[in-house]
Amino acid sequence: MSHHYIREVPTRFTLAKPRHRRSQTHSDEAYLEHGRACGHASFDPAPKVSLTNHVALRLHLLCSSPGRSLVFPQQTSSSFVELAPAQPLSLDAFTLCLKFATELTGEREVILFAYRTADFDELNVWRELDGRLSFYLSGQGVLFEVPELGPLENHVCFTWESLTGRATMYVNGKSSASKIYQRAHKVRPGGKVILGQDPDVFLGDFDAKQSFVGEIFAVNMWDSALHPHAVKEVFSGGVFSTPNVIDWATVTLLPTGNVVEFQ
Ligand SMILES: [Ca+2]
Repeated sequence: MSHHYIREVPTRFTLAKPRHRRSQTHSDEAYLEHGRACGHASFDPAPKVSLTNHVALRLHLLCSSPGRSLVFPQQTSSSFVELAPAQPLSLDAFTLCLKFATELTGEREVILFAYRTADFDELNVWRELDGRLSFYLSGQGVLFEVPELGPLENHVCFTWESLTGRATMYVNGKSSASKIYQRAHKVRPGGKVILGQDPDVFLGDFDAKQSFVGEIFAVNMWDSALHPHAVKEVFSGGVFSTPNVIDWATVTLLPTGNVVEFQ
């Protein structure tokens, strides 16, 4: 867990009131944990020079393979990647971010993220036929107009909270107008998170014409609706806080079929 100390270091702006001071001991522990986690063969367990949090953060970014990505090279009804979240998706709020690039054009649904339990699409994210972005929580979805995204990388985030129903989309750090959606709803645990396909039954019944083709990465999820400033920070490459549901840096990926993982 010391690893998390590193990722909580604010890098691009200063918090008015630091939540707590991190002692040098924490810093060193984090460094040690970092080395173990990265499997550095030549890792020195007793660094002579105390590391600042800044240095530790840089090390972490190197270790966490910021280039980690998944390439789905062709349209299929069989290739997908299952993600193993850090905690069950029992959620009354979330922030879900991901980056993707695809050359799919025209009227083509594209699944960007799917979390399904036995009977429900608990949380599915789409690029719709008409190019809008959307997510669905067990029923009708909430759709957002976006400028045409084009084939190059885009960073997309969605935030939602049950209490108010506030649903907001962000594309490349810019937010939509918030909408009110599924107030008092709850995302239920017990399902599977997958990338690449839309399951119409539990982990099956895929439709090639809804599949993802292209590259997808930086899939991160928090169990709260992050403040807009925090989402902008995530977009700009800073590390606001550890994604505690899905952390792309560490999440286990279980690929099936024709999908290639890069580190
Ligand atoms: Ca489907």
